[in-house]
Amino acid sequence: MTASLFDDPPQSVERIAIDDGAWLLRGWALAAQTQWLATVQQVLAAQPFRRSLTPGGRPMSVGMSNCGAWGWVTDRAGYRYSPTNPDTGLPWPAMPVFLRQQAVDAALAAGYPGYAPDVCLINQYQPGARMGLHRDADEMDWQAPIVSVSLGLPCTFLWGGLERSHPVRRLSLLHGDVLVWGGATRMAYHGVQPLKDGQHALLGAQRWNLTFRMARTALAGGLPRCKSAQ
Ligand code: MD6
Ligand code: FE
Repeated sequence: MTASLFDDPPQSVERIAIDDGAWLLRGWALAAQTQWLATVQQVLAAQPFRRSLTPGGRPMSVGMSNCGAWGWVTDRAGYRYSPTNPDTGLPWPAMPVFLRQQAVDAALAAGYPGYAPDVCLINQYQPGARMGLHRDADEMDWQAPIVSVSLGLPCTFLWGGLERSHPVRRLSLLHGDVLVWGGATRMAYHGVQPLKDGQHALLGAQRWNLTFRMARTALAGGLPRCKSAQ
């Protein structure tokens, strides 16, 4: 059967080049937002947000959950990927097929075929929560992109360069936006300004950010470019 007249029209999503290899897919997750929220709620029922310590011993302002074979954790022992929740010793919930497929599709839309995320970190920002300027360097394949999905309250995302001292731009990330960065700017510095107070119609006074990564999986066809190889 051919597509019915009553199917939703194909979405046209604005694709904004942020930097070399970095794309903002404006509103990309809106078409399936109900499924996004329901699926994230399912993961959170199995693995609620945890409030972790930085390696320096200070509590993070951001609550964190994970799904997938690996999860990103921080405590006094440092930042790392762990196959289990350090509080319970139990594996993280599996990455729902819907989330994985959406991440694969978003990566492809940004020009990255073959995406195979093994981590989905889910961050909860409440008003005042922030994330300082950093780069994501704990993954084994520094070519594989990060796919970052914003839900709920808007935030001001900080987009810097390859050196901490480089100028930083401010991007507004809205509910449903997807930011994909890889290739030449995979190691760009980035962060999140303190979340402004507000009420989102679906999520209330919070922002959720999902970041998909290939932490312990390399892109097919490319030599892994990792810390130990440099
Ligand atoms: C965000 N998160 O929450 C962006 N990076 O909008 C990150 O950039 C991030 O939460 C590395 C490790 C954990 C994170
Ligand atoms: Fe990051």
